[in-house]
Amino acid sequence: MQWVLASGNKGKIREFREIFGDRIVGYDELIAPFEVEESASTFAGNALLKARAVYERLGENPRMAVLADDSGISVPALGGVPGIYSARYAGEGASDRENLRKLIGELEKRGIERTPAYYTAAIAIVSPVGEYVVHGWMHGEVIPEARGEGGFGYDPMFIPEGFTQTLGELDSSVKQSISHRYRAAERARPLLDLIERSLALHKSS
Ligand code: ITT
Repeated sequence: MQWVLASGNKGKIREFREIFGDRIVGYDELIAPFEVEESASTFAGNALLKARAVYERLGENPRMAVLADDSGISVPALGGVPGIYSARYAGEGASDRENLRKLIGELEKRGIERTPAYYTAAIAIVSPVGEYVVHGWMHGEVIPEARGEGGFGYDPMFIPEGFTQTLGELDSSVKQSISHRYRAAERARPLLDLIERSLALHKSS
């Protein structure tokens, strides 16, 4: 069975491949990439919008499930921003660097040197036997500076709970064992196995 990932974010695609291996196929290897309007008010809603849009474009295929990830970082001291708007915090089409700079600027403006923050990932799965959404979280703190080059997005300013370095400085294997995406993916894994078994049964009946 093919597990198609409905994402254009290179950092996410790399992390999904590290978690699930070569079973992950980027949707843009199968069809021309297109924009999905992320108009829902939750991570789960936006993940489902992305997975459904790609599933429909691909045409129903009994050997395929589409996965999508909607994720972001929330800073309670700033009222929970950027949350679901993490990819467009510095404006529509903003780069990871611009979004990171904007969040650093918001902390600096308020003289915040360190404050709790958490990442959320919702993974939606759309398959011939149903739709599912699972979540994962990673807690820690953000600082008003970028340290290290690892990870992507807000990682250079995020220090996970139990560590002293940012995700930009820590080895990628650390993020891969504690991240919001990894935790959501661990919850998605049994569902994917179940879908695979259901489709195999369906085929043989
Ligand atoms: P797709 O929708 O094509 O998957 P996207 O980048 O638009 O790509 P989202 O709408 O889910 O994805 O936005 C997620 C943003 O949240 C992302 O651009 C990062 O800025 C941030 N983010 C999510 N997970 C992250 C992580 O593990 N490390 C750093 N930043 C992360």
